[in-house]
Amino acid sequence: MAKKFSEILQEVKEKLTSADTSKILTEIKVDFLGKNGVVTGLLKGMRDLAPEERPLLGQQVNSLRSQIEELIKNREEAVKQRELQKKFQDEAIDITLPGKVGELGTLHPITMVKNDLIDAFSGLGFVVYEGPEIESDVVNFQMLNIPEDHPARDMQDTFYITDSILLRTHTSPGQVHVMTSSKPPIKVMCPGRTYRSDDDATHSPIFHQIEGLVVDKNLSLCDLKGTLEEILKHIFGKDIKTRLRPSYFPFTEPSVEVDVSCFECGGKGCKLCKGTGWIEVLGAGMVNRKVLKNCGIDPDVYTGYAFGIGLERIAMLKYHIPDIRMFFDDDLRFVKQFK
Ligand code: FA5
Repeated sequence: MAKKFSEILQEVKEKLTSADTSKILTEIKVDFLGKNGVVTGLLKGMRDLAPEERPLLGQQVNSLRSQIEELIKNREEAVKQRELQKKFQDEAIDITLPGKVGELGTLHPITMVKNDLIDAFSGLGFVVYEGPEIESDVVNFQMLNIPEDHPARDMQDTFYITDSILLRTHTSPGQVHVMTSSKPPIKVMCPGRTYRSDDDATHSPIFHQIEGLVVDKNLSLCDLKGTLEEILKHIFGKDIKTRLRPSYFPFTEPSVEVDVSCFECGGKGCKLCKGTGWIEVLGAGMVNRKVLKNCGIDPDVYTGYAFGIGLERIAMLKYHIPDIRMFFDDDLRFVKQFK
């Protein structure tokens, strides 16, 4: 019997030497230690022995089982290591291979103009206030000295949610929000989306403005002109000139339109400036006393100036874009040109 045991052990060792996968190891385990395996077979054979011989054989078979288990366990360790190594090799990443380059997007030209203006205004001490796009009639019109049935409303027809709630027609309601919630000195810019019932090559139902508002003691049109000159030179180049023309907005008094000398022809007259040498770029003025009063600011103590810039207009001039609808068409060929 002892001879048979050593033969079994030898057979296990030989099989283990060539076993190089977990699958083969499992097969060996089943063949020798399984329910119908060699070792179990030896135990079953005890039935044929005399009772006094059985304990000894039992001990020997158990010892054989332990030795086989030990041999398989040791081999398992080595096989596992080898399989792990192989897995690492197979799944190795070649970090010297060139990576896949994702296509980088680009900022929308309106966002570029907006960011540029915010940078420029920040440099002059303006802080950003962003108001809601859905406004009440009171804030969008009435507080800004545009009562119901005022003719100025015709120029700013918009989309009504109810009779008294609407999509803001300009960023000027930002003035009301800031003046009713803070005390002078005030120096803010209000960038944002605005809405009107317009639709042609230079007017869109959705467009963008940046409002500027400064309220302090002893401000004059000179302060307004100086500030705007600085910003407009930043946008159109330091050689441009600016001029103020009388205009009308219910919320400013006096009101002005601001023109820049044509940056295309240097003021001589060309197609862009329609031969006039000047291009109109924004509306502005001194904050109307009534608006200051409506917002709880004493007009005998404080004065203010305000202006509203149309971002599409600036971008169209700067990048020679003939139709405002191009900004909203989402045509990648158009947007990619501004990379
Ligand atoms: C206003 O909206 C005034 N709130 C501006 C202002 C602010 C004046 C503070 C005084 C003090 P206006 O309606 O002119 O003004 O619009 C200002 C600019 O917005 C225009 O010069 C134009 O560039 C742009 N704009 C107006 N309507 C549209 C539109 N439908 N599509 C694209 N741009 C527009």
